[in-house]
Amino acid sequence: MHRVIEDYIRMCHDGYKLGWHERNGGNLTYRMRPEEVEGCRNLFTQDRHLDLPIDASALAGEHFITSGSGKYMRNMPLEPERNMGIIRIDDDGAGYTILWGLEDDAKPTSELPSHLLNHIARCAVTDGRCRVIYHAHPANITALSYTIEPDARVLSRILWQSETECAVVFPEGVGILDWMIPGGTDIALETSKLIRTYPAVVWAFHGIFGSGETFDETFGLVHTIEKAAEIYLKAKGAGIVRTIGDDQLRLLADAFGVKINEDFLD
Ligand code: 2HA
Ligand code: ZN
Repeated sequence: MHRVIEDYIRMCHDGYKLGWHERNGGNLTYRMRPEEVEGCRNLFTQDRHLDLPIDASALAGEHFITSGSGKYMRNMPLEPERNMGIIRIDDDGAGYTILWGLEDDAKPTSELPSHLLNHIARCAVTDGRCRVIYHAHPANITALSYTIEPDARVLSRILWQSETECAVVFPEGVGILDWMIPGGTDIALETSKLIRTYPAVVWAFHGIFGSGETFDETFGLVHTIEKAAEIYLKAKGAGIVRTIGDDQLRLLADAFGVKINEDFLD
C-alpha cells in the first residue's frame, strides 16, 4: 500500500477510535503532492466524471484523497478502495474525475463542497502549504457549542483558558458557524469565509472543521481543541473558581514566539 494512503487511513481510524466518527460521521480530504500523485499513478484505472456545485478552478489539476459519501471511518482500513478514493479536479474547476477507489459507484463525501472551498481559502492564506481539511464530530466541542452564543471571541477565550497549550497551538483562535443545513453550498461558503481567519471552525450542534499542512498537524489541532473543550466542561461542571488570565496568555505567546489574536484579549 502507498505510504500517503496508509497515513490517510491511520488518521481516519484514529478519529474513529476517539469516538469522533459515529456511523458515517466526518470526512477527510488531502491535497496530494506531485510526487505522491506519481507514486499512486499505477492505481489510476478509472475515469468516472462528476460535476461540482461550486467553482473549484483555483484547484484545477489538483489530486485529492477523499473519504466516500455514506462511508464509515471505522471501515476505512478494511476496504480502502470502497471507502475512499483519489480524484482529480478538472482543468476548468467545474467537476472532477474519480481515478481510484470509491468502488461500486460510491461518491466523494457529501461535504466535498466545504472541503474544496476550505482548501482554496487555506491555500490562499498559507502560501499553498495547507494540504489537509478534516471534519469530525467530537462530543465535547459539540457540547460546548450549546453553552455559548456562536461567537469566535467567546469560544477562543474559553479554549485558550482551558489548557495551557491552546494559545500556542491556535493563536488565531477558533471560528464558529451558527447552525446551518450540512452538505450544501451555503454552509461551504460560510465556513470557507471563517477558515481564512481561523485554522479550525466549529459547526454549532454538529462538529468541527480543522485544517493543516500535514495529517499530524491537522489531527493534533482538532485533538487539542476537543481536549480543551472536555477540560472546560469538566471544570464548569465542578465549578470554575480561577482561570488563565490575559496577561498569562500574552506571556505564553511571547515565550513560544506566536502572534496571539489581540482582538480576543482584554
Ligand atoms: O459525512 O459528517 O456533515 C457525514 C457528515 C456530514
Ligand atoms: Zn458532519
